[in-house]
Amino acid sequence: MASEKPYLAMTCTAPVNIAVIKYWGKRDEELILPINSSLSVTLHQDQARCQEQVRAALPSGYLPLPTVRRLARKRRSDEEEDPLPLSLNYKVHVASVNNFPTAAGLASSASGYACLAYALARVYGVESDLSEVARRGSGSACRSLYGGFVEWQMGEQADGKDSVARQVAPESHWPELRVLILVVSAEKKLTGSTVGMQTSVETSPLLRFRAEAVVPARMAEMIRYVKERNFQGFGELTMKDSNQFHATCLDTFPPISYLNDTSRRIIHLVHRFNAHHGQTKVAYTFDAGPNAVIFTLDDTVAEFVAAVRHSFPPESNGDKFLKGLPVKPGPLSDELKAALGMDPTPGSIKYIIATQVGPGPQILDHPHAHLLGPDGLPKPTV
Ligand code: 2P0
Repeated sequence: MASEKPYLAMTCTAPVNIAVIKYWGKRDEELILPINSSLSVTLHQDQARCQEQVRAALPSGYLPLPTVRRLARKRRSDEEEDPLPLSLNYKVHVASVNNFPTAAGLASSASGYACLAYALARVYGVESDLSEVARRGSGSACRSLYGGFVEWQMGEQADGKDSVARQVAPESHWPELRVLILVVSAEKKLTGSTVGMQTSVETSPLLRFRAEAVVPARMAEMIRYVKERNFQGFGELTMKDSNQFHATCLDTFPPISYLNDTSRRIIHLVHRFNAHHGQTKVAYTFDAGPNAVIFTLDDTVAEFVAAVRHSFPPESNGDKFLKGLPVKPGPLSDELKAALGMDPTPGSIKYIIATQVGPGPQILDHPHAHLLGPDGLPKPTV
C-alpha cells in the first residue's frame, strides 16, 4: 500500500432541493440537458442532507467523474506551480451517508451527486462552476449546489455550457417560509424518474406544450414571487406546476402515476384549508412519488399540522409523528374541522418532517465527521 504517499481528504455535506417549477424531460440524455428550466427551494441540512468524504490516495486508475478530471487538468495547466501534493492518477475513495430516512422519498440522488461534485472539486482544487459536474450525475443535483432559491437555466447551447444553476435568492431571504414533508409511503416507486421522463418526452404532447409554452412564463413569474416574498403567488403557482407535472405523467403512454389516494386526500385538505381562510395559506408539491411537500409560513404551521393530525391521525407513533423543527400544539376550531369535511384515515400519513429553507454545500473539517478510516475504507459506523 502506498501509505507514505500524501493524500487529500475532504468531508462535505450537501442539501436536498424541492422543485416548485419542475424539471421533467431531457433534450440530451448524454449531457443531461433539460427541455425546460426549473426552480427549487433548498431544504435545511439539519433535517435533510447527504454527507460524503472523498479521499484521494493510492496512485493508479482513474477519477470517477471525467468532468472533474478535465476541469482539474485545465486548472493545472493554468498554473505555473501545483500547490497540491496530489496526482490526477490517484484513485479516490468515497463514503456517503444521508441523515434522512429513504422512506421520506426525498431526492437523495440530488444531494448525493451535489455533495460528490463539491467534495471532489475541493480535493482537486477546481474553482469553476460545478453545475455540469453535478448535473451529469443527476439533473436536479445542480440545484443542490446552492442554498436558498435556485434556478436551473435550461440553456441553449448543444454542449450544455449554459445549462447551469444559479441562486435566485439566499436562504436568509424569506425567514418565515416553512416546509413540511408529509411521509405517506415507504414503497418503492414503480417508475424511476430517468425512465419515466424518457417515456414522457417520447409520448406526451402535453409535456412538449408545457416546456415550450408554459414554463418560460412560469419561471419569470415564480422568480418575481420569490423576490417579493409573495406567498399567495408562490403557493398557487407551486400547486399548479405540481399538478401540471403529474398531468404530463398521466399523458405519458403507458401512463405514469406517482400520486396515491393519500396524496389526493392531502391535495383536498390543502384546498379546503385555504378555502376556509379565503386565501392561499398552504401549498403542496409532489415529485416522482406519493409524499407531499408542503410550503407555508411560520404563523400557519401549528394550525395546519393540527388539521393534518385530525384528518390523518397517527396510528401508533403519536409521540414520534412530528420530526425536525418543533411545532407547538395548534388550535383547531370546530369551524375548520367542519370545513375540512373529511373522515379521518388513521395511519395513512406515517410522519411529518418540519424544516425550512437552508444553505448550500458545506465543508465539515472536524475529525468526527470523517467517514473513511486510515485504511481508506468506511468506518464501521458508516
Ligand atoms: C425535479 N424531478 O425538478 C423533478 C420533479 C422529479 C419530479 O428532477 O434522470 O433524479 O438523474 O436527471 O434529477 C428527478 O429527476 O433525474 C427530478 P435524472 P433526476 O426535481
